[in-house]
Amino acid sequence: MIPTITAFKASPDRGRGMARDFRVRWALEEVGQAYDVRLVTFEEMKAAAHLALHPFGQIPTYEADGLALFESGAIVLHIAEGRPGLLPADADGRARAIMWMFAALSTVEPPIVERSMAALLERDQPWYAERLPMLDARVRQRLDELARRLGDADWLDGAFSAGDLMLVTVLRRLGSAGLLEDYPTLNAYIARGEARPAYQRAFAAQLAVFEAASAGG
Ligand code: GTB
Repeated sequence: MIPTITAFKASPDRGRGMARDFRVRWALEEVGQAYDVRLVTFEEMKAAAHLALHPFGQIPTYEADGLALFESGAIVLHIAEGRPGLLPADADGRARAIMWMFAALSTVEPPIVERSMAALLERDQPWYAERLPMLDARVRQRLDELARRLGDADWLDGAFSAGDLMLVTVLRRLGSAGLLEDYPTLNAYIARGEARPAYQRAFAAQLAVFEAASAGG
């Protein structure tokens, strides 16, 4: 059965692949799994039918063969576990790739999201200018640590894995914040991820949604 995922009908990121359905699309493309997308409005996300799938009324969700999942990390892990391509065959390598997925989501993503939410919601507040250096410092700490660990390697732990997929999508959230400029190896790491054919296909698919919505008014 072809899985169905949910994504924004009108993504606020204007087709930049920043919303969390993108990592799911990318994972599906990496393993060569065809998928359908159900586009939802903000109103539909908060309606009973979607809340039955996702208790927090968010995207993405994943449905296939009677299984319904929410949380992008759990969805990517499920996709990676069921098909070759995103997790190493050996048990230890597999455990380390999953460790990097968790690291991306629970150690790297929070300070990045906190900074982007402040930039979005608090920019006009009197405390914003004072708070921003602290938010930047928290992100930079993680970038320093990641750059140190990655060194000159192409990927986090040998071949490209679901850990890299997750970390690249998390780092991309820094977007135009300017913080990545001081980290050439991390920039190159993100660029390697973005150059993957599966990434390109996933990006084009989500961009097409934005373009269709824009064309429709
Ligand atoms: N922990 C969950 C997961 O990983 O799946 C978080 C899911 C989540 O935050 N979903 C967001 C959502 O549904 C979309 S991705 N929000 C609607 C709501 O909560 O009501 C977050 C997101 C949105 C927009 C941009 N952007 O415009 O750049 C980037 C990221």
